[in-house]
Amino acid sequence: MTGSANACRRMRSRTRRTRRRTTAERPSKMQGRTGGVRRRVGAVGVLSPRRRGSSSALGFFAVVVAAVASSADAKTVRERWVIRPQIITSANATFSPDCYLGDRRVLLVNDINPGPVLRAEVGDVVKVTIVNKSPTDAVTVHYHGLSMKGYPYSDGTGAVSQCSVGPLQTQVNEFVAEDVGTHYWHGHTGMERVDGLQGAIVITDPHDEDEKLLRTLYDEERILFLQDWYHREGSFQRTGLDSLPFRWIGNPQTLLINGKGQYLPCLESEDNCVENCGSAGGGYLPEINVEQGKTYRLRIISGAQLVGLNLAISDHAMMVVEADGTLVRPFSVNNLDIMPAQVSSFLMQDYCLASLPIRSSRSLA
Ligand SMILES: [Cu+2]
Repeated sequence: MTGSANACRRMRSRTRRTRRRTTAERPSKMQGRTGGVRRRVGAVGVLSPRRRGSSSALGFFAVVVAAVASSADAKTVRERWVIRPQIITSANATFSPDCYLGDRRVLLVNDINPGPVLRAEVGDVVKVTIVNKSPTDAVTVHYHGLSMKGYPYSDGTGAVSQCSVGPLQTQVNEFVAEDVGTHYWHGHTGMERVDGLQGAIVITDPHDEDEKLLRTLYDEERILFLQDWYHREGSFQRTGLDSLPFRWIGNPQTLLINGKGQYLPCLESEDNCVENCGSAGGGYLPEINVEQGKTYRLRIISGAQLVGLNLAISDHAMMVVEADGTLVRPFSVNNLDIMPAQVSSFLMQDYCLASLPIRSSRSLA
């Protein structure tokens, strides 16, 4: 870790998530609605106050070329998220994340928990088509951590800035990616994210100097998506949490990493559990494949509903480089507190995750 630590010291602290943009640079709602990335970037070059003083034809030409070059990088990221309720039962074990087969309704995107990772580069137009297959539930998706300036109608705040996606309806969330870093999308209607409606967002910027410097410090990246998992649905939890007096619903039954965990009673008895829950290769232990000698950036997202988590990897320090979507001056810790909806990144080197216990993978029950 020494070489990496020295290199990390060279990193500048970035105190702002993105540089402050001029009024002319900010996309208007109309530009967003018409998908006018090229026009938006072009307008930056022509209208920016910094450019107005450029009177030479060559200067103007350079601005236009730069604008066109930037727009050439931008692309449209299209996602199709089919949201469908499923029931975990002994006859339908596929959707149990922790071996337990008690009846429990889940609400999943494309039948996976957590849902798909949304990846984009700064400047990309993101179009997420939300297909709601639930015959009873309205849904919304909130893009947590994204500023969404100019795109309130895609921010997932149902009945505030947009309509929810009604039962059996389809809606397209459209926005331009602006905020570099690790972020988090989640259902924003009722307690739907507790039922699996959530996932990671990763926005990169190949032209960002800090990101480029950080990128020299690691070889690959992995995502650790953390969840507290309850054997009762979000609607049940809400009944308790909304009650007067407040009714605590108790601790989660299992903690999940990347949608997997082991409910401890299932390791001792197979009653109401998947067979061979504890077997190697049984599919219920989260596995993160790494190569020894490589340095990894681990992007941590807490999709926990109610509990603060503490993440540690035995006998290994973690070099924190990002907190809540903002790069920070690197610092080393032995464990990391992470609260619901917080995100972070740290670098790991010279380790083998597969053979080391990650403490938050233990079941609480
Ligand atoms: Cu949020």
